[in-house]
Amino acid sequence: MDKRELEQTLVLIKPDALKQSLTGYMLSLLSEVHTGLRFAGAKIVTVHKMLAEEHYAEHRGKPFFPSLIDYITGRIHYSEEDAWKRRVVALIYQGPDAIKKIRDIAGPTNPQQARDSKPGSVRALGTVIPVEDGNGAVVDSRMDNLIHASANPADAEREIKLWFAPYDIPPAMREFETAESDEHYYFKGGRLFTSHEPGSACIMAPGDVAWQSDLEALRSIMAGKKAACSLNTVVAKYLINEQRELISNPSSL
Ligand code: 3AN
Repeated sequence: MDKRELEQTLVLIKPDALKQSLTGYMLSLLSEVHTGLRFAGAKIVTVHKMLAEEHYAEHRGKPFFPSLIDYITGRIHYSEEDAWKRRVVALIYQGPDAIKKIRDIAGPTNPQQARDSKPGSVRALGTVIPVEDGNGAVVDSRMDNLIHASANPADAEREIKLWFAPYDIPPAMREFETAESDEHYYFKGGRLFTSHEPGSACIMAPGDVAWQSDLEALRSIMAGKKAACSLNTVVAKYLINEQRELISNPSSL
């Protein structure tokens, strides 16, 4: 089969889309009859700060970064009272030219540009919000653009592995290499352990199937060697919808 037949991409239906009840509309636009793409994975996620910061790692340090994290974690669109509604829908679509097809339906990053150059795209329905500093001066803008879609194959692989473990995806639809863990791995307070620590989360047990690249990273980290990705990149997906307070500062969840 042509490799592009199996091409996968990550889509996030963001909190502003959920709040405006655009989910059904977006799923229709992306449906197999319109795009020729199929679901390979789907989950409802309350986005914790670690996952948000890993997802948007390339924007770390930019003026709009804190606001971007508040946006994707749902803090902008749902108050503390409605904190339980803070979610995104995370989807993997698979099929020929999946990345390009969904980027085309999503439209340009900036909703104002989307309205000008791609009316009818999803992001043409989004909003650009001024970002103020502590003194009320406008220092940047935040783009509430309803949908995330991977930009290229390398981003798609990184993002799918960040949000989904292999067991979230039917075996015949897994595009990236997997391997079996031969160790227990536990996470607590930003650190990795191979034996149980009180209050830690068991990330992986012997026999569990994981992304091979994640296992390589965990083994390097335990051996004190440089890993291809950070511990947080591996661990974030295993803390999705975890209720216990496992990150050192629980208020950051
Ligand atoms: P895309 O989502 O189209 O791939 P990225 O990856 O460059 O665009 O940006 C990720 C998110 O960061 C965007 N969806 C947008 O919300 C925000 N963003 C990117 N660039 C800017 C910017 N210059 N000003 C404000 N927000 C931005």
